[in-house]
Amino acid sequence: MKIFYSEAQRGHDPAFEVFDGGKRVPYLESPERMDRILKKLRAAPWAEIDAPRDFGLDPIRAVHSEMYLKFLASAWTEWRAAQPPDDSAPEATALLPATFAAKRDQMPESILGRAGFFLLDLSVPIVEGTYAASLTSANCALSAAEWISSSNANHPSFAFALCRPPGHHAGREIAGGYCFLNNAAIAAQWLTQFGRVALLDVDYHAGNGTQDIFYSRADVLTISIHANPSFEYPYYAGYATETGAGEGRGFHCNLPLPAATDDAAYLQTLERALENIAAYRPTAMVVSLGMDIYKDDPLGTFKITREAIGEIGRHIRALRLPTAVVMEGGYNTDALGENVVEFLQNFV
Ligand code: OKP
Ligand code: ZN
Repeated sequence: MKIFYSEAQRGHDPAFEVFDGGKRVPYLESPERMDRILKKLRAAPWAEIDAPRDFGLDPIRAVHSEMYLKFLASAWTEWRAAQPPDDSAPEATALLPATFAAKRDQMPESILGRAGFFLLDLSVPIVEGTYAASLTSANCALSAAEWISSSNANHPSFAFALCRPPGHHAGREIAGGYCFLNNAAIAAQWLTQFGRVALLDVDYHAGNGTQDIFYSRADVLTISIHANPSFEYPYYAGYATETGAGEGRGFHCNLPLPAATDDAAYLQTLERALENIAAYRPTAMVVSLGMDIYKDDPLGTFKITREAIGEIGRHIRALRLPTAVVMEGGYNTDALGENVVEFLQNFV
């Protein structure tokens, strides 16, 4: 199986994030996550690991606003110019605002004001390498999309984009939940040139960014299975009542689940999602793969075993669709590599 990743993704490596209660903790979405996955993939005889190719900005502009991309491109240099580095606390130099835009109709000039406009929460500190790493991560997803695009339902092909930063919380012009560019959405958008696309999000958290991007569209069916946002991040989207708008009505589906969801309940819900996708008859599929559904994930509450992760992969594979699997979350670094392999080996 073709796998895309680049060392350049390592450049996004903030020293901290801010947890609930204002607790400053080491950044959970770390380069080590990628290392752990790579280590297990390199030991797999079927894994063909390659660098992504550079698709330029156009396929990214098809998903994110120009204003937002300009902000991401210059945020770090603007912040450094506005705020001389504090040598007593060097880690404090990451750009992370303390004020967020509840109302988004005024664009301030100040870099902190714009950061509050374009960032949703305290998990997206911007450092020097953030933009370049995010672009490379998006290129991994695009490379996986390109790889599967020459195949069809008779002989579907598969590819894995080892993305980090992840993407499914990034909306058209907002970063959040460790995500800056919506890699899976960028891949799905690119694939629409060949026909309808289904995007299935199995990360523990609701794919609110993906929901935002495709909400009014019928040419990309988006389905997300996740912890009910009534008790879990991202709190303000991912509810079952949100089913799309305008032309997109009926083409978004949220399947929220309670805390402590087990294998049987999860797999039952997955069947519903897969029936929905099969009925849509897409030409290709993108999977947002979050391994934070795993029973021992520090951010998740689900009880999904490694065996069930394999089962999830088998069921998705059974759709016989060209599929680009895009990495999202998963924070139990000890288990992450094996869980990803358990899922992916069904596609070999
Ligand atoms: C990103 B992905 C801890 C706060 C954590 C951010 C969660 C981002 C998840 N209580 N907030 O979907 O795996
Ligand atoms: Zn997640």
